[in-house]
Amino acid sequence: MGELGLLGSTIKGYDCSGVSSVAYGLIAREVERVDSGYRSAMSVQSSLVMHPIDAFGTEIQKNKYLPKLGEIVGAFGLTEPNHGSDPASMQTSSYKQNGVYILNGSKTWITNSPIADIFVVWAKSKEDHKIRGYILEKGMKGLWAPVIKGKLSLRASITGMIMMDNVEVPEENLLPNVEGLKGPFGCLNNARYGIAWGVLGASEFCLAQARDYALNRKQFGVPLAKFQLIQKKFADANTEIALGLQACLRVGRLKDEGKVVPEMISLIKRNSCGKAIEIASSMREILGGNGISDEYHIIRHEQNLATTNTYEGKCLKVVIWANVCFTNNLYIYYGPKGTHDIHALILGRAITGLQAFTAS
Ligand code: TGC
Ligand code: FAD
Repeated sequence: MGELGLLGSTIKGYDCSGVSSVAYGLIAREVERVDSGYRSAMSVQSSLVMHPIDAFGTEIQKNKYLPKLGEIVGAFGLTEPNHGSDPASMQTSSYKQNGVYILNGSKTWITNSPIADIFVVWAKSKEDHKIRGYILEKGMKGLWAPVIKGKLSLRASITGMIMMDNVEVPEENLLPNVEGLKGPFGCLNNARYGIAWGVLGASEFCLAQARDYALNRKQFGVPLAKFQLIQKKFADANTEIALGLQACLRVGRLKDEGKVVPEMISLIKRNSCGKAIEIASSMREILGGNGISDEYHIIRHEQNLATTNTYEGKCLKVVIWANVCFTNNLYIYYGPKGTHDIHALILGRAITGLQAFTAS
């Protein structure tokens, strides 16, 4: 991917490709057509490691890391064992001592961490309680990244933890140009945008595979594709993919024009992921027993899409968009659970003005 210029592809300069956001979306769509795990690796490297260095780093950090990140691997540490949906409560801490930052804590469910050369880690300052980003390097004393085993989804992507025990991080490894949650959330905007496109690529694969199967498999003396109920499944899938891609394209163009707001990205991320998992499931049914065989790959995509629905969980305060776009269909939503529900709560907060995250 590095050799092809797919990593950090929207960044201008520093040996990066400098393509448009729409092009980045199209790349994500094609890569995820193969496997969501591949797109995950690309998203994390591009949006969650290279982007924060480009957006919040010093010129020295940019020159040092960005060109190399076409070859070395990065990871992004926000989620913790006790704080996933609620990163504001993170426990990972930092304090300054003798000109270095001392980091303590643990991050979990971190894409690429066991193979990462560098780690963008978000930690809360013990001095002013503000969240800041730090670049950690493999080999730093007190830093290790064990693998999480037993994943039955996104198996092509390695996932692990980041453990920090009094890790000494040089002052020059602080990302100086951002503080607060808008730092990590700003990165998530870009990753979520890529996911919104990517999962539709996986859906397109499932549709193409099921269509091919239905044209060749005969039951009751005719191809499955001749049955009206099968055709309805294709029509529904094709419709959702086409509409979803149009929404991604529109948001991508707005992003390129500098007119995007995070709420738009949240909206397409939530929509694409929810629809993609439904499409994969209905396409798998067309293959009958073969649907669960790895030979036909749809079950692999379906399992992967469960994760894409879970990670990057957030949507935002969709104030105007919610009123315009979602008022009618929010109440009939019956899609998958997981952090998709967090998105629904954020939409609900925007529509009603009442937050339902906490009991109080
Ligand atoms: P809230 O009060 O809403 O916001 C706190 C501060 O952040 C600012 N902000 C944003 N800034 C830029 N872009 C955005 N999208 C932003 N969203 C919020 C906001 O303006 C505010 O700034 P300031 O200056 O006023 O302090 O924060 P909250 O704590 O109330 O939010 C609640 C909730 C649930 C919505 C949020 O915590 C949330 O999003 N939870 C989900 C966490 C999540 O998505 N984690 C993802 C981890 S990374 C990952 O999964 C990578 S997988 C990658 C792969 O393999 O592909
Ligand atoms: P929890 O926050 O414990 O949530 C569990 C369930 O409760 C969810 O269904 C959630 O929707 C629901 N819930 C939570 N709060 C509420 C509420 N207020 N009201 C109603 N329901 C609620 N993180 C990173 O930082 N970096 C990465 O690279 C990364 N990669 C990942 C890769 C994989 C394969 C996976 C699975 C996860 C990855 N994550 C990463 C973590 C991911 O972002 C979190 O799993 C996600 O944010 C949810 O957090 P959690 O797992 O702790 O679930």
